[in-house]
Amino acid sequence: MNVTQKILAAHLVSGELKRGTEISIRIDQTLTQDSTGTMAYLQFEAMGIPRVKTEKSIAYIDHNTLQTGFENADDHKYIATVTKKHGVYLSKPGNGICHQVQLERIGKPGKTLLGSDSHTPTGGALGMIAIGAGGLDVAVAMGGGAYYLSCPGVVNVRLTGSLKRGVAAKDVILELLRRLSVKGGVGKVMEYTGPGVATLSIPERATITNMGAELGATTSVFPSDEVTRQFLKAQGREEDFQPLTADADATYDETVEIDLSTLEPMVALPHMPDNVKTIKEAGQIKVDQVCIGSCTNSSYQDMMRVAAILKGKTVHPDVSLVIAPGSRQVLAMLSANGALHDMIQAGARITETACGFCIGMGQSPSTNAVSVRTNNRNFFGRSGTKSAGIYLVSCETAAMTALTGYLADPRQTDADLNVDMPDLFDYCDNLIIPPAAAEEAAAVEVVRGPNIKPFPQADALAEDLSGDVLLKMEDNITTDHIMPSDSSLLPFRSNIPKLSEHCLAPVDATFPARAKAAGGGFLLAGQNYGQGSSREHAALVPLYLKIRGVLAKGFARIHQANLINNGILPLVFVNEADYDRFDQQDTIALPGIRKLVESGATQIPVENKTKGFTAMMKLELTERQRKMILFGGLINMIAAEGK
Ligand code: MIC
Ligand code: SF4
Repeated sequence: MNVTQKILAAHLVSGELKRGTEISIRIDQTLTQDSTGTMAYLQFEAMGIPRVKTEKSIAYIDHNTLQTGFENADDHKYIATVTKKHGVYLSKPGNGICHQVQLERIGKPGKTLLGSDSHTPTGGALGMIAIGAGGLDVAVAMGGGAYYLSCPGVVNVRLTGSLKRGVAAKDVILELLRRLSVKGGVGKVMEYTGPGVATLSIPERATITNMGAELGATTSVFPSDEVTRQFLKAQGREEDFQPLTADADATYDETVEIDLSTLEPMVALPHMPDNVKTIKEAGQIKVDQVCIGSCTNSSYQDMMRVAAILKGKTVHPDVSLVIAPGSRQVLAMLSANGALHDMIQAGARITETACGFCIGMGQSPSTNAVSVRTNNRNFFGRSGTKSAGIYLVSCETAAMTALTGYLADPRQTDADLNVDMPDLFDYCDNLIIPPAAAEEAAAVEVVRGPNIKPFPQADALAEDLSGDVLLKMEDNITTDHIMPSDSSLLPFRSNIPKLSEHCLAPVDATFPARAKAAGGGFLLAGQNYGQGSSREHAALVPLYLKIRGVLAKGFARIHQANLINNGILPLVFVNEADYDRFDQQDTIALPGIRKLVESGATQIPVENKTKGFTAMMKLELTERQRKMILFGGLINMIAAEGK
């Protein structure tokens, strides 16, 4: 067996490890962060389970840390109290970005992790099966329920050679994105093997598994080896180590070969992470802003390389350099060894250890700016400035660029980039607050601020459905299009009515008002609809706007699950050419839809009343999903059936 199969087999609750069939797995650890967490805990409360049943569940506060009004602070207080009551650990704001802290302090080889954040697969660097999901799926897992997924294919990403000086782990994953695209990993686990693996540190592996999310992969995983043992030992938790490698005769569904020695520094150009070129091919690009940090690139090793490049130099006068170390552990170590001083003296603006610029919480660039960043997504508008272009690079490239004012090749630096992993990290868990003991939990009062509104719930599926196509969209629409998030909107993650005023506005600013006026309807989309974030809000808000179904050429995994969990029909064109025959404002009807779903039909006729034709759509649901759609979502199904 390969590593993926070993972990899945050890956690299998139902099904068989046959690609494309439904399986369910037991979840050992869960994580939430604050922007998806408020909803997840509201849903957990609605399930009426007193205490979480996982080995360890933890809530991070790292996204909405720009407290420009009472809303974020109220959400923090709600999360702090609801977790205390129900047996969940709390990582306080200032402790760091969820994926970085999870890697340092919580993750364990061989375990499963489900997180309400699409970059949860970062944990795969430690040899875990770590999966991103919607908040509701995480709430169910906290309650001890299994996590259901389509059994993924396993891709053997065989690494040989070793990275040359100035070439980084980020360039490995950018190369994979260049080759495979943002759809290349759909339905697959990327499993890393080969002699090149041993040359990569845990944070380097984490950069690669983190951005496997941008490939659309279910998750990514490295073996657990001597490098893993050393890392855990340096974090004071060698007892968490367990070796885990693929058997010598393990088989895979596909193989991709990468010779690390042949890679060059790369960049993803606006506005997609797979729009990748080498730095050389990208040519001379004048830069306004450089941001270093995020869950992709903010480890101690990353930051030390940045400090080495910046030491004794000054940031280019036209560039604003922002650095956000990924965790308090990293920041504390940089401050103790003088590297922070080197960054500050070079002119860096040091910001909180949080998601920050990556999710548009501050540091929005100027009009038409070129912003070079080390995070994982450069989707349109995500930085908070629609006219800006975001370029994704490694830490080394970003630091060199900050000095020269142009997109620069880090191999030109005279700095020593050899940063050894420390023998002992400066770890300290005093910002991780344990929950109340079971016998004291009843006395804990959950505090809810006025910004926390109830979440919408779907009705049982109607006998017939009809309505207008309210919006026609292209391929690769992201959740940042569907439910934009920046410093003005993130404070409203627990206020669906307020968020609904901005739904799909980056595609068409008139959409929210039109959807409300029409009293609901349908959406029409191209390939890979809903890629990106795990935010369930991209389904909850359309549900609130009474969107009954989405007709698309294809869906991204987490978003499709979120739609079904909320009773919205994900319909896929049998014949892709039919997409062109539908237009915005066409009236469509799905007569007898309830009976069809009940009968297990996998093809649904959709009548275009305006144009007078019928198109066939695929509705490929598992038995459980079929029930969910009939009940009007997972919460209704749980209420009716208790599971
Ligand atoms: C992101 O990177 O887009 C986020 C913000 O972390 C999201 C979660 C969210 O929308 O709250 C994600 O990746 O799932
Ligand atoms: Fe936070 Fe950005 Fe990572 Fe999402 S991708 S978890 S916003 S740092």
